[in-house]
Amino acid sequence: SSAHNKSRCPEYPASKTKRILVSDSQVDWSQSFPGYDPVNYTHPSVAKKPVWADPEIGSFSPQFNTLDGAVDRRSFEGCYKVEDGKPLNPNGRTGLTGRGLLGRWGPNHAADPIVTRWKVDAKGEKILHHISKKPILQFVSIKRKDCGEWAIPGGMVDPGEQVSLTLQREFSEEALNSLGVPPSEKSKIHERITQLFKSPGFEVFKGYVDDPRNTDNAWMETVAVNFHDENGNSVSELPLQAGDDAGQVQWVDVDSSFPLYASHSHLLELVAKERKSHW
Ligand code: RP5
Ligand code: MG
Ligand code: MG
Repeated sequence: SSAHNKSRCPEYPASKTKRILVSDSQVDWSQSFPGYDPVNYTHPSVAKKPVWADPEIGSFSPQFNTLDGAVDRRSFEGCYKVEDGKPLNPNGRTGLTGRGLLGRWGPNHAADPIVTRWKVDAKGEKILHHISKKPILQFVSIKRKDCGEWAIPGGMVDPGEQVSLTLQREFSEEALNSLGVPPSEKSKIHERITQLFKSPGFEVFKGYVDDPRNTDNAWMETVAVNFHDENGNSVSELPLQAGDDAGQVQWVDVDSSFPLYASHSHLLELVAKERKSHW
């Protein structure tokens, strides 16, 4: 596991809460950190007990490292430790305890659909990058409303939901505004999108996400899958429209210099490697 950086951002998102400074050498739980006593923080949206969030530990003792009813509390990173009834972040210290903005104690499972096409010129020929001389991939990117950063249009796996459905549903909600269009258009979107997501896709990554919402006791994990439109005639023809937690949506060149939310840049690097495209 690599030292998470965004999980140690000085100020916790959507709050004025400060994390305790954790240096690179203090991240790992095996390293001693005398007097480590971070702030315990739960965002009001989680504390008010919405359906998607767990209650406080004490009155509630979930079954960790297993499928707990419909809630999957298993980690892709293996068995995580539970200390004083609370799960410990498998990537180490974050400088903050509690759940912050995350609903679940332990892993919070998401899915990230990486929809790609080749960048082409007017004649439909692939455009090569002037330095790497490799063809350039483009992916559907959304601008998150919560932080304003560009990201993959991913979202949380609902309890009991198949990841394949989460991928399709989140892409439809955030990049095609399936929740906001009239019912007649909704069925058309559904038809087109089922076509693209019918293929199993290429599973790029499964595991821990370095997300700024992570805490010592709650963290994001994802399954990232690449759906590639090789000939530019399936998803490329869909009209993109931002919806739900996305403020904007557009095709963005896959390039190492483009800053992205959480560890999404790393996920795109894996796609670029697989497709032998510019990075
Ligand atoms: C990231 O947060 C995941 O990679 C995924 O893209 C996203 C899911 O959270 P929401 O978009 O539902 O806030 O860690
Ligand atoms: Mg969403
Ligand atoms: Mg989302």
